[in-house]
Amino acid sequence: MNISVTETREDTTACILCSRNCGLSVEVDATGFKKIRGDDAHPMSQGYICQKAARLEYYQNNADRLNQPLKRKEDSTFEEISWNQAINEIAVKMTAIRDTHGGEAFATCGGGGQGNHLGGGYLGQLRAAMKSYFNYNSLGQEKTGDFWLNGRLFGSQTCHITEDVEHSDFVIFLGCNPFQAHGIPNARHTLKEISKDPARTMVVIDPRRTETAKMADIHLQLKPGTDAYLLSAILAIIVNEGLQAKEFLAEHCTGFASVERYLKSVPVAEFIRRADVNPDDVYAVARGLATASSGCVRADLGIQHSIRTTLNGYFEKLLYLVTGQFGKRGANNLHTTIVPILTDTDERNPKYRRSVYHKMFAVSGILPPNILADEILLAGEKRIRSIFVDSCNPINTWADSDRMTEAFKSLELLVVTDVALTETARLAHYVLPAASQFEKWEFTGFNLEFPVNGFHLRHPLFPAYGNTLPEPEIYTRILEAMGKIPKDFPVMKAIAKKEPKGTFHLGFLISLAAKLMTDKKLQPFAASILYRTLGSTLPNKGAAAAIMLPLSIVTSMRYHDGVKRAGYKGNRFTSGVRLFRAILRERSGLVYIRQNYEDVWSLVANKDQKIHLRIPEMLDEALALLKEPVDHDKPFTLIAGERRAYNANQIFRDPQWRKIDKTGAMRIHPDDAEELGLVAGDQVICDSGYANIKVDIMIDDTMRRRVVALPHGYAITYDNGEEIGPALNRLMPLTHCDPFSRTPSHKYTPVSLAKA
Ligand SMILES: Nc1nc2c(c(=O)[nH]1)N[C@H]1C(S)=C(S)[C@@H](COP(=O)(O)OP(=O)(O)OC[C@H]3O[C@@H](n4cnc5c(=O)[nH]c(N)nc54)[C@H](O)[C@@H]3O)O[C@H]1N2
Ligand SMILES: Nc1nc2c(c(=O)[nH]1)N[C@H]1C(S)=C(S)[C@@H](COP(=O)(O)OP(=O)(O)OC[C@H]3O[C@@H](n4cnc5c(=O)[nH]c(N)nc54)[C@H](O)[C@@H]3O)O[C@H]1N2
Ligand code: SF4
Ligand SMILES: [Mo]
Repeated sequence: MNISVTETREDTTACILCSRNCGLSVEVDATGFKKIRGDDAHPMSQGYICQKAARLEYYQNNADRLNQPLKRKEDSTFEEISWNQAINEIAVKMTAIRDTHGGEAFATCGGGGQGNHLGGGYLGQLRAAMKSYFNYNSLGQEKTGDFWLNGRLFGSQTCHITEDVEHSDFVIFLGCNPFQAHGIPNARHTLKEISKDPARTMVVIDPRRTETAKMADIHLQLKPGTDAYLLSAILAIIVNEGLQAKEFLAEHCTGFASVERYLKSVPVAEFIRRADVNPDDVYAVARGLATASSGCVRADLGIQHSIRTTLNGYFEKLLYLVTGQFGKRGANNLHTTIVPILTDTDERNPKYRRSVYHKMFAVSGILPPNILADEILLAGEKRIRSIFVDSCNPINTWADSDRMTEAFKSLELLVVTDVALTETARLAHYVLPAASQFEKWEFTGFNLEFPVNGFHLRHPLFPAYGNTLPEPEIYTRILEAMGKIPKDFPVMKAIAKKEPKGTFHLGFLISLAAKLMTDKKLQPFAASILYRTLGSTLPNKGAAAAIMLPLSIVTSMRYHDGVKRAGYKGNRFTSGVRLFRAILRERSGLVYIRQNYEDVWSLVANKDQKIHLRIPEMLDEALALLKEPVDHDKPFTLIAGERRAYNANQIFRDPQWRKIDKTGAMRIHPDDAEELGLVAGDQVICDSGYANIKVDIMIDDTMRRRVVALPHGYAITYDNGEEIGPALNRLMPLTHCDPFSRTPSHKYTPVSLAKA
């Protein structure tokens, strides 16, 4: 069929700008998006979207889109090369690096953004081909402290917590601003519902009077970086008043006595003073959470990009565990997964390799970006020499851009797969152009709901742009060129093609299992083998979706009752295959599991199915809080990276996408502005002592005195123009991070300000 350029059609897809991945109902023509609305048929978002989704055309079509593989020349300019040349040269270089220096010489960075996790599984195979264990990604600069705590508390770093905000009577938003950043279902609707219901309480703990805080019943506008004191005080009030959930703790937890010993030693009034908030409000929050029929805590970067991030996370989790606000409607809960984006790599198990220079452990399989430059520059013979970057722009988004640039420039082989020529891609030896997320089969692994959880396999809306390829094809070709997998699997392919529907792919799966058993070296490359075999038989060029067959079967095996309740009939195997077929068929996503709140206990990985509250490392760090605090000596604390109406990580490069806030201005309290002689429209030099940047200001009384805020997601050089907006990640060295998890302390950046 010939589609003329002007002909439009209706279709469905999902937004790719944040972890919610709201369903979209779109009008498109052959060139791009014409209209974007929420998709009422999407089972999770049910028609909800925010203002950012309407601008997705700026992602799909822009001047930085890549359309041909690029190779860097001696003079640092790029030449266009063919896919064959790119794949073959890369394969030869990778093999040489591995054979000379071993697996430690290779690492991957990224592997998926907010909406694209399909390619990451294929990228991971390159680590296996290189014998490498080193996987760095952006979760390692925000969430790994949280994952580590889950490992200790629940028994596996794959256990992940969600919060049933929609059904909760008492919600604490701790260091998060869902009005702008979302992260909870249909955020603005949900916030409005809580806010207008007098029987429900909303608490916000944030140094800024955010859009969310303005809707709250109680706003604890604490001093930045003091969460550990404030949360200790709240927990101490609870135990001092005997409000802990005694039955819940006895029945479901171990180790409470150790926690209680610390909490009994907390000087409540002194800690509240350090956080600089109203004591009456703190007591109200403690009593409110402990006595609410249902309560939950939603936390994000406000505690995870601050100081003491892992300890903050421990106290955050103790809030709902000590009060028994867990494992029921309206509380915090564990959830199931269908796409396993996290693994369990408990650092006490010697089988998981540490980094060479820092001897740093991975959490959930992820190493922290803050150590990467040292692992490249300081690890001598055992250094990282070759990196693959995918769906990530570390030069802009990871800490210390200058040091990262120096490190990346020293690599023997840097390959970047992206849709756009990013700041990181400009340093690469090879740039591989990916089809956009609307030009290929894609999905997200951010399926974080309980007890009903959903999944959405997205189909391509547009033909692939220029000479781009989807990641599964790119990485499978590299594995083939490295000789890791054969170019063809004629037997398996024939079986897949001929198999009648009624056998539920059993013949194919048996042939796959037989192949992997007889040729064990192929096992790490199962994704690409499925892609080339079963994948070649799937309709609409859906080869990349073949991976969902084993994942659906595993899901059904693990949670059979819940999968059956979601409508996939049959035994553990056939219901899994039925789920797979539904995933391929449904264009607006589906519900894959319906559980009951009581099922949460089956998701606890500890053998005794209890929650182990005592974490010695954290209790030691907690005791250190009792000492007199030392603050930084700069006049201002900069919150370096705020979510606003028009930032979305670095997914949009064209500055035109931003309706407002084009330059990413700094919020500053009117009294601070006056003291510095600043008026609206002025610029300031923001100096951390390590580096400085010049930024616009915006006078704003939602700030605390002596606290300023800048948005993240800027410093982009679009279409070879000038860099626009704050280059936040120039400001601090890599050592400015949590000593335990090594996540950066962006939200606690000490600076001085002077009129420019
Ligand atoms: N519009 C938009 N939405 C996004 C994104 C985006 O770029 N733009 N990015 C997505 C991503 S990747 C993520 S991780 C999430 C992050 O989502 P959030 O964490 O909700 O977003 P932030 O605005 O970075 O930080 C939340 C709040 O932390 C507060 N804060 C700062 N310092 C402290 C402190 O010391 N203590 C406490 N308690 N709070 C503090 C800030 O004032 C801010 O309001 O957002 C996602 N959603
Ligand atoms: N100072 C400071 N720094 C921060 C933050 C902060 O608050 N303050 N926030 C941090 C947080 S929480 C996060 S999550 C990170 C996010 O930072 P990154 O992990 O770097 O992710 P994105 O900015 O989303 O960039 C994604 C890249 O993927 C590319 N891309 C889009 N679609 C595709 C595709 O289909 N295939 C491929 N191969 N590439 C694609 C985009 O062009 C872009 O270059 O930033 C972090 N950096
Ligand atoms: S940015 Fe997030 S909340 Fe907004 S439409 Fe996209 S996925 Fe939904
Ligand atoms: Mo993030």
